[in-house]
Amino acid sequence: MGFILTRERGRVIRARTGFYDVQHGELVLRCTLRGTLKRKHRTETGRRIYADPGAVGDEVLFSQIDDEEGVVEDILPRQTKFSRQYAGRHGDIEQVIVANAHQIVAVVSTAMPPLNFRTLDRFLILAEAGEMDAVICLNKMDLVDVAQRREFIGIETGRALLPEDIETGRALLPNYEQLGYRVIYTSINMPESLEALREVLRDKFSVIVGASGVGKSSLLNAIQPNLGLRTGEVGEKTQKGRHTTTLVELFALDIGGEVADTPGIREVGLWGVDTENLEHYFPEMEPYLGTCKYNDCAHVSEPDCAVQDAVESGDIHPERYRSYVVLRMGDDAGL
Ligand SMILES: Nc1nc2c(ncn2[C@@H]2O[C@H](COP(=O)(O)OP(=O)(O)OP(=O)(O)O)[C@@H](O)[C@H]2O)c(=O)[nH]1
Ligand SMILES: [Mg+2]
Ligand SMILES: [Zn+2]
Repeated sequence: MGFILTRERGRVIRARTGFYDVQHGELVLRCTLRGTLKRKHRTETGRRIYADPGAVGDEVLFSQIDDEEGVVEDILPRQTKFSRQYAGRHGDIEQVIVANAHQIVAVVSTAMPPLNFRTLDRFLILAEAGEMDAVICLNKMDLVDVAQRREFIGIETGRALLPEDIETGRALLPNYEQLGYRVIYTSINMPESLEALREVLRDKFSVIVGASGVGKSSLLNAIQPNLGLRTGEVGEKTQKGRHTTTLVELFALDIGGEVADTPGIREVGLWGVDTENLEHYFPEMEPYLGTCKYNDCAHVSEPDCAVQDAVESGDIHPERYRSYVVLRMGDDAGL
């Protein structure tokens, strides 16, 4: 070994509580945090304020110990963050899943596992709260017939994604495109459909999120086979993924840009979101705000509520409104 790097700038590409793989050019060092830095991320009472002070995507200053190991001296300010609320031992704390990303790609599947708009809407809100753009990816377009409960004719590998497929897929979703979200329609069994995903990922730093089994890792393998990410079958009976990806990991893409693959999170707790003002995260509600009878209307059961009227008249999509009510009232709202 020639010389040892001190207080050089690097990037966290993998994080396992307490350990960080920091990349600097060709070099990747397994690092821990300097003690002073650990203390900085605790309150005066010593309570942790983050599930983990460092996150994948963090820009850090590190010092090298030897060929393999180093120490993180400082974590540089984050431009954006994708965080969720994490149930810690002493109450809820922030878990930063990825720092400094430009956008999230929120993946849902037409079937296996079935579409879940509650989870998707949580991801969209977290993207907004963390100051990232969000793109929605409806995957498993080859199963769109299953989703519609039409007779399943089997997977036709290599088939092109036709405009009528996209129409069918679009009809399965609330009006996200109208709300300004870009929606792409993909299948790992329809190679041409992946061009849209490449276009979304190219030259950006993206985080790919979504429930276990929707095909996050499979999509990344499909656009770049040398990633060789592990993928897992979805349970035939349970219709649930098996939590195959267990670690957030950052990859450079051959087409330009970087992507962080993430494990399917079971509970997407909102962090950094003021639920009292939740309506501001629903762009479709904006035109009606301030026009309800009560100034402090929660738009849930109040009389003369412009938002509820808009749901009734079909101007606000019922699935989106359901997400709003669940998040505003808490998960025990029975919806
Ligand atoms: N029919 C079909 N199956 C797909 C498609 N994409 C992925 N799959 C399958 O879905 C299953 C789950 O894929 P994964 O890539 O492991 O899913 P994941 O989202 O990474 O899941 P976790 O890592 O557990 O969060 C695998 O059996 C894939 O082969 C698709 O477009 N069509
Ligand atoms: Mg995975
Ligand atoms: Zn109202």
